[in-house]
Amino acid sequence: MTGDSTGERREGSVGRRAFVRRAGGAAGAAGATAVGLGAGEDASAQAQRYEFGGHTLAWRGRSPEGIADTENPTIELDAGTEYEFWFENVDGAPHNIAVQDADGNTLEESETVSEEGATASITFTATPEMTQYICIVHPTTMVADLEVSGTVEDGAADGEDAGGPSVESLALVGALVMAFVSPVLFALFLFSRRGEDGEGEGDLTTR
Ligand SMILES: [Cu+2]
Repeated sequence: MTGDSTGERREGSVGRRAFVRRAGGAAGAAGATAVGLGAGEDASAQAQRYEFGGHTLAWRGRSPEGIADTENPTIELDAGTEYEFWFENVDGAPHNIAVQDADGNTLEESETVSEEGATASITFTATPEMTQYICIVHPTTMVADLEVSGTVEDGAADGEDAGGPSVESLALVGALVMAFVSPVLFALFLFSRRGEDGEGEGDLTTR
C-alpha cells in the first residue's frame, strides 16, 4: 500500500519535470522565432527596386505595379532609403541610367549598354537634391522626375523608426513576453485543475 503511493508520487514528480522541460522548450522556440523574424526584416530592408524598359523615346515603367506601362513615370523616394534602378535595353540603342540634381549634375550613373536585352542598374541612397533620372545618351526623351521627401538625417531616422528595427524589437519583445508568460499561464492552468479535480492529476502525469 505505502509502496504504491510512493510510486504515484514519483510518477507525479517526473510529470512535473517533463512539464518544466516542455515549457523551457517552448520558450526556446519562441526565442528562435524572434531571431528568425529579425533576420527576415533585415533582408527585406534592402534596396527597393524599380525596373524600367529602356526605349529611345522614353523610359517605360515595369515594376513595381504602380509604374507598369507608364512612360517616364515620376518616382517618389524617401531620403536616406536605398534604391535600385534597373533597366533592360529594349531597342538596341545605347542607353544608361543616371540620377541627376536640378543643375544637371550626375550623382549616380550606370554603364552604357547597347545590345537589345542587355541590362544595367544603379543602387543608391536617395538624397533631397536628386530631381531626375535620365539616360545620358537620350537626355531629352529618356528623362523623368524624382520626388524625394524628407532630409537625409530625418529620412535615416524615419527609416530606422518606421522600418526594420522597431518592428523587429516589437516582435522580439512580444516573443519574449509570450515565452515568459505562456508557461506561467500554463502552470496556473495545471495547478487550478489539480486543485479542482484529483483524477485530473493522474491524466496529466501519464501524458
Ligand atoms: Cu537612351
